[in-house]
Amino acid sequence: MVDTALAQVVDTIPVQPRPKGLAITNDGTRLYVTHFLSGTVSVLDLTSRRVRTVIATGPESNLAQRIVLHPMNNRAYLPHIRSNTSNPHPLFDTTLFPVVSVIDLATNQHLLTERLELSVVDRPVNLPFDLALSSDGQRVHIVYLGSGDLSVIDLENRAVLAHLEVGDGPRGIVLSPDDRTAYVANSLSDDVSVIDLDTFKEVKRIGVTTSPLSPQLHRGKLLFISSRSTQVSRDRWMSCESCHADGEQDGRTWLFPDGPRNTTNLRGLAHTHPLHWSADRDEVQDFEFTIRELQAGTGLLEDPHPELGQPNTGRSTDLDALAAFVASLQPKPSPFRRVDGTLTPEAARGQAVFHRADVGCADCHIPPLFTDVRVHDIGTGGGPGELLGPGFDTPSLRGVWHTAPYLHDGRAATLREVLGTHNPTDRHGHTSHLSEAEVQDLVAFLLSLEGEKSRVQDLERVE
Ligand code: HEC
Ligand code: HEC
Ligand SMILES: [Ca+2]
Repeated sequence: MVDTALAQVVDTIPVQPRPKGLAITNDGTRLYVTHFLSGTVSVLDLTSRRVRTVIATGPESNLAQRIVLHPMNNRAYLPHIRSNTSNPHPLFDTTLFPVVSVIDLATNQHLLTERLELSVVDRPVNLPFDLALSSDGQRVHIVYLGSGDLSVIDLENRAVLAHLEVGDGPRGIVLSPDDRTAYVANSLSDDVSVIDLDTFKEVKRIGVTTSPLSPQLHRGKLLFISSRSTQVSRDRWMSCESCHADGEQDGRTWLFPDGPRNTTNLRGLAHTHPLHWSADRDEVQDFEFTIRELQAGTGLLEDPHPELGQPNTGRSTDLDALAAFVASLQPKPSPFRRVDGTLTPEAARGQAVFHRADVGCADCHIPPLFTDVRVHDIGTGGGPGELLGPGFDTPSLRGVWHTAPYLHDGRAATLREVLGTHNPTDRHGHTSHLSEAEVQDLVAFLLSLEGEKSRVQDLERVE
């Protein structure tokens, strides 16, 4: 909590990980906070400055960006996706579902029957990101970061009043006080769509900025986030951003053909090839397979036309742009460091433990990348459905402070578990002889790892 007059932090209230969307009641007594990778909502009492309760919206809820309070009926609305990870054959239309969840603020309950399953109520859309309610609370206006469109839905009879295109990458929507105009901020076309809500037409597109990215990175970013092009996605269902939100990860483990695979953070991967937990891909251009097989896009590689004398070179400008964008993503700074970027005393002690010969972490997780880019069997393979183990590519540890759960199949909920429960026979570094204090210091060090460029201004951030 910040006192805006004094510009001072007056209190810090601990909440669950990844707080994201905020909404405050008109009387200022309660604050609702969404948690990005779980879709849960913390209810904070601002008088006692404590978390009163935490409301779950279902185990599949993910990427919960925003929460908006209804003006009269004591409900809150959250746009988010459902990640259907129990699906043994992830396909473009059975993997990610766009929804708006509804919470009853009087009883603090999730109202499943009022949830808007947008692909059913309206049509397939990708990444519901923000919404606005009309002042009488009857209509909801939802924008989709990935599919670049807008739905207007009547909440009482769940009827779609309009569905229209806006710019690329819409991240925010507001209505005029008379409810007759909507303004949509399009993060990838760098403009604002002005929508007439009487005729449901986009009446103006106002340029507001120009992207600082090079044309190639800008194109790559569009291909990563937007599902509009049939080249990358069928029916606009999904894009890379749906699982690698903000170039990172979704906190989920998917049942891929190779075996269960925890989604990887893509930040900092430029120097840690080969790719994938099993090191079975050698360049980001190989993700043409992801586009064709998972997202059911027609692909970025042009098909060869031997009759015209065009061989398939295995290259395309768009695929190179996508690869260049992914390679430009830098790990984010760790909040577990001191403000000036130096290690805390615990992390500094943990660094010494990490480098001890009788512990051995640095044998494989070699600084500065914290990987030796080699495959090792550390005793974690052989789980159900595993086709490629038992060896795995040493993951880089930069950024692990925000990439729980851990290991290739996400079996470890915390870093402490990686070093304890999931290292029973000391095959993954020697940890059993360490004291609890040494293990805690080691965890503090792991939590502080970031990239060398994490603290320089990072223009290539997705958001
Ligand atoms: C359904 C969720 C999902 C979607 C959609 C998705 N990915 Fe992934 N991605 C994963 C998972 C899970 C892994 C880990 C797979 C493995 O290592 O075998 C992964 C791994 C990767 C890696 C390897 C990272 C490394 O350091 O080893 C890259 C690169 C990548 N994805 C890029 C992309 C691109 C580009 C797109 C869009 C064309 C995309 N992904 C779409 C889930 C997804
Ligand atoms: C013999 C090489 C080797 C040594 C030594 C080693 N690691 Fe690892 N580490 C790996 C491999 C391989 C994996 C991936 C295993 C998997 O996913 O099943 C891994 C995974 C991890 C992960 C999970 C990362 C993620 O993103 O999920 C952490 C954290 C980690 N190691 C920390 C350590 C620490 C701390 C030590 C020292 C106690 C250590 N490792 C020693 C090879 C090694
Ligand atoms: Ca992880």
